[in-house]
Amino acid sequence: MNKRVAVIGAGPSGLAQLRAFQSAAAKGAEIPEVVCFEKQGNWGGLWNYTWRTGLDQYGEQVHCSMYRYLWSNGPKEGLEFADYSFDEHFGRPIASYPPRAVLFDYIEGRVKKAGVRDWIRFNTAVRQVTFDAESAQFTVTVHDLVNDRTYSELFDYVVVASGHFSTPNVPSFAGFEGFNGRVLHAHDFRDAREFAGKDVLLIGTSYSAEDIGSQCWKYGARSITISHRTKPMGFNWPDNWSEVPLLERVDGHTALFRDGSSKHIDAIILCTGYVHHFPFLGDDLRLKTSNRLWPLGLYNGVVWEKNPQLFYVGMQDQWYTFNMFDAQAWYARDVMLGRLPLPDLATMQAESADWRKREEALADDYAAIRYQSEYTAGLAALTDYPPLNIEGMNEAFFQWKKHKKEDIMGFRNNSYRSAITGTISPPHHTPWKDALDDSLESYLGKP
Ligand code: FAD
Ligand code: NA7
Repeated sequence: MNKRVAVIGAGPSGLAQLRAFQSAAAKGAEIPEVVCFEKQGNWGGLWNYTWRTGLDQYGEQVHCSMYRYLWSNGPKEGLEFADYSFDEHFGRPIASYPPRAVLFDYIEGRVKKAGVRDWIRFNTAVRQVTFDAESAQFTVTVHDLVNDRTYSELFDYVVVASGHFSTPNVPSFAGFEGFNGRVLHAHDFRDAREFAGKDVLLIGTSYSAEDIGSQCWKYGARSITISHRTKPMGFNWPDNWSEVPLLERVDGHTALFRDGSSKHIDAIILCTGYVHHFPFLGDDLRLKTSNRLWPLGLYNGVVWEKNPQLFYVGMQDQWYTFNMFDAQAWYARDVMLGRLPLPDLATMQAESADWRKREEALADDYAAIRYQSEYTAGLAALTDYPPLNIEGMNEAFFQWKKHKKEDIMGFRNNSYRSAITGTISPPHHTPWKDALDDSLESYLGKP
């Protein structure tokens, strides 16, 4: 087989694609040449932490949206790889909400074992992807950042795995120009200690607001105020927290809200989400969507319907993450290998429209978790990805939702059963709120 596949990005989604091809080759299949372009100097995507914000040393937008002291925001039992368990990687059971460095180690463990690092060209940013209908090939133009050299190569397939939680959605509010404190987006938040002793205002009510607020609280912020556009999160917050309607304007150090209330504020963190951003793709190839469970245009959530030589992995809003990316990558691989024929355009679009209709009818988070689990398990079952015990994983998510409701600052102290190995996680040696050191050594070591 002399076909070539370009994979854009070596985060969890791109690495899933490399592992999918490598596992087929290990079983004796003939696979195409796979080249992964990664603009950062290492793999891991968002999990590859950097202190940098803004632009990096090459003038590229810093990809990282993660921060120090980030611990998994859901149980690890919901994201476990079916072909590489936590028990296998760490050699023993570990607790259920690992910090970033521990999850990075786990992600890296599988691809180190697979031996695919040589397939990746690091420090190489994809600048442009175009398709020539006559030759049925893509031209991928990239920038080798270290040698400051731009070059192009031809590929038969392209997999976009560049992530969608990196380019911030940044609204503005009246008075920001004159605010006497710091305004930043969650994408640029790095160290909660910066906000110790401060009155912090967060705008938004999703994961970033909840978790960055919790970090700031844990590391000594004086007060946390969360401002909502739609509705409050409604958790049982600590005493120095409040939830208020949307910010109307800022005057000096005072924030004024839609209900007429006001508060002294030292820093404002916009936890207002991210936009899907693919500056290297023209209109004919570019996915345009908000952050949702069923973006339109992707057959089975993966194949670009208008040009089935193009694939997107990991573009959905995410309850399921690593194992969903795996299911998608194994599926994309099998389409490329000719193992899974695709229906015609009208049939693909009709199936996608049906999934979208079902997404729009989802009653609550529990239904949304079931919906994404059904999608993930269904896709995985089309391939030789090891069977996913999706009911077991859903159970971990449902427990997690319950534990958050019971104790938002204590939910990470709970343990769950692995749906892959059946192991029940041991409790962590220190309650989350008292564990200030988020290093791998501290987490895996003794208190
Ligand atoms: P990414 O991790 O974003 O990786 C994309 C890769 O593509 C990056 O390495 C990037 O450098 C590269 N790239 C982008 N553009 C180019 C280009 N033009 N050329 C070359 N390379 C390029 N998920 C969980 O399961 N648990 C959590 O606790 C969790 N916490 C999160 C916390 C935060 C703050 C955020 C933002 C996300 C969190 N997530 C979490 C979700 C996260 O999206 C996934 O875990 C995962 O990182 C997605 O993988 P990905 O490969 O699709 O994208
Ligand atoms: P999300 O989950 O996309 O949520 C974005 C939040 O921002 C959501 O609460 C929105 O409120 C709010 N938002 C967006 N625009 C505005 C404006 N203009 N004004 C006020 N509020 C706004 O992003 P997150 O960063 O929290 O999470 C992304 C990932 O990072 C997630 O998968 C985690 O794993 C970590 P709305 O509800 O629409 O009113």
